[in-house]
Amino acid sequence: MKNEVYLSLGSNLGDRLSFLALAVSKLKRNGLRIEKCSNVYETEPQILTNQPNFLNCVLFVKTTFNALQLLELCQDIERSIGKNKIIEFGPRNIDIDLLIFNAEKISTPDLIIPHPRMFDRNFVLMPLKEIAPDLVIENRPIDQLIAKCADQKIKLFADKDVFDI
Ligand code: PH2
Ligand code: MG
Ligand code: MG
Repeated sequence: MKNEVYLSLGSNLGDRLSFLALAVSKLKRNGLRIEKCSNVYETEPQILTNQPNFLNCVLFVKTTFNALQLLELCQDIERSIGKNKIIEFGPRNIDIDLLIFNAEKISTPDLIIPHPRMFDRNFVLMPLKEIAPDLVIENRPIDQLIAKCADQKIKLFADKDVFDI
């Protein structure tokens, strides 16, 4: 399990917490080793603000999949849960995004790593800091990234124990 990856999970339609839990269990069932999971936060929608609040959390996983294989798995799981995203940045019952893949910089038409929008998102950075307080991304410590990120309200919604890891 040589690859170390941070994933972001989000849901803002239907039974949001169950969709997050289902995504976690499907990632596990497909061979990912889930090393750490943040608590679950309720967060105000970003970019498209006229949509329901999200639940968000971040996972640290280990895997033998390479980045594109992992992307494919995440998209398969999104489809299997019934991702009903119609509009880009709009409501969906599950979203699984790759944030960081080892210390790699990846730029393909399908995948950019580190996730280009993660630095503007407290709903990513704050749960990330919870599970990786010493993380440094491209020479920038997580605390510095959070200090620069425009304030966005996020509030604790559920303990990570809701996931059966
Ligand atoms: N995802 C989006 C757009 N906006 N806002 C919050 N709070 N959480 C999300 O996961 C989110 C969002 C598109 O992926
Ligand atoms: Mg997303
Ligand atoms: Mg996505």
